[in-house]
Amino acid sequence: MKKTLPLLTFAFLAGTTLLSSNSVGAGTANASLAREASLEMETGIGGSVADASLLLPGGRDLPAPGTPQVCRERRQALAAALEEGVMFFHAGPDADGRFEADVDFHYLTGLHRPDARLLLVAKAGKLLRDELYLPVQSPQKRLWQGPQLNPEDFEGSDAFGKVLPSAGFDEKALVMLAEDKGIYSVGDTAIEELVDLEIKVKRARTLLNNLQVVKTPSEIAALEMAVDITQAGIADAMRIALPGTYEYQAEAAVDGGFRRRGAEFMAFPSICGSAENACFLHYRANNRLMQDGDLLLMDVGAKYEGYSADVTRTFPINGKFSPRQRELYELVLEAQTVAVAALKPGVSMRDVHEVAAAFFEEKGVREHFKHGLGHQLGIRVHDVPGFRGPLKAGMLVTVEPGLYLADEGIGIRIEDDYLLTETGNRKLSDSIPSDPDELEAYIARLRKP
Ligand SMILES: [Mn+2]
Repeated sequence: MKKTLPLLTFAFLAGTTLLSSNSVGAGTANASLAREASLEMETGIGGSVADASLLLPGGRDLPAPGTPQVCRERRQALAAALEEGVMFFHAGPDADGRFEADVDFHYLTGLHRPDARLLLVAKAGKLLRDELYLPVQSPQKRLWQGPQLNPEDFEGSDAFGKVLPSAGFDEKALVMLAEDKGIYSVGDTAIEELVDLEIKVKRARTLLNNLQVVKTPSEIAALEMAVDITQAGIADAMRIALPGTYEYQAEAAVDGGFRRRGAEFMAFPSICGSAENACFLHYRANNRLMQDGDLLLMDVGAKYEGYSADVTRTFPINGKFSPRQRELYELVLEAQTVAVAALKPGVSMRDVHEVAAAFFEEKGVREHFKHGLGHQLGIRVHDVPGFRGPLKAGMLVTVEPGLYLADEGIGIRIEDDYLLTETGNRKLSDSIPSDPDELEAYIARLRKP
């Protein structure tokens, strides 16, 4: 039986196989099938196969970090941390386009279902109530939108304590439950709902951060997959981003490359800025016609099973750095090298930032480095909001120095993703070289007819 990577992903998210233990509980699929399938996808599209490693989504078992079992354990861990109290989460309202649930709701449920609510009650550190409320989809809505998860889809499942129709969600009971102690929550929709009911809101952010800061092996595996898919998408774009093409054509190659390899969602909208556009840090227009002699900065990230990569490469679209471009590029690369040497458990991202900043200062270009050096990665591109503590083994971070000289039409950023290990760090995004000579040779290989 042949399976393709996207099919496996869709089957999980569509919920049709969500509750069968053999499909989700097992958590992995045969790596060689994925390998075969993705190679098939590639060759169907054509183009040169310069680096086979980039065509693969990993060549290993497909990670499934958010199985129903794991999500239940996360809710239990949250109850254990809270000891006593009520927690409330909301997936968010339905919207145009593909629905993606609130990040924390998804972390706790594994579901992307609009208007779903989660109510948790902890007593003596145990999860006393574990209730998912789902709207019942009307036949009319089903006709236009296609099927969505309904309460009846959970019949016979032990994924949650209870799965109930939203109509059974009793706001008065929620007010009673809150008493004068309030309810723990995060996310705009959930908090708005509590505020409307005049319930005191207590932030669940710190509770969740304590679970989310250090990643489990299967979370790390999912992020590695996201990183590999991201690099493959960048390589796709490097192949076609020639003088005379538009930035959005590079963007299309990146975005299509992600989805073709099984990333249903983007970590964030792709930034493809050429020449002076590379100096706008979150440039989104991607509509300039690129010229011979331009550098193209691509800051992009695929999201795999809820885990976001974030990689930046800057390269000459004609395949060769000019002497000035190379001079600045080498400074950025060296800043990254010295910063990464300091990246280990116990130091903070601030400390690592200062190492790069001091390097740029010494080289007389400090004023052109205009943002923070990096951030944590995970279920958000900038993960565990508010965390500023010392780094720990099992955390994932970016290191992304840059120099931006708009009046010279040059913006350069090099961003890689690292796993903190017991003794230091391991670079995850090492398929596309950063060294300028190696990068030129790599691009030439990609473009060989
Ligand atoms: Mn970043």
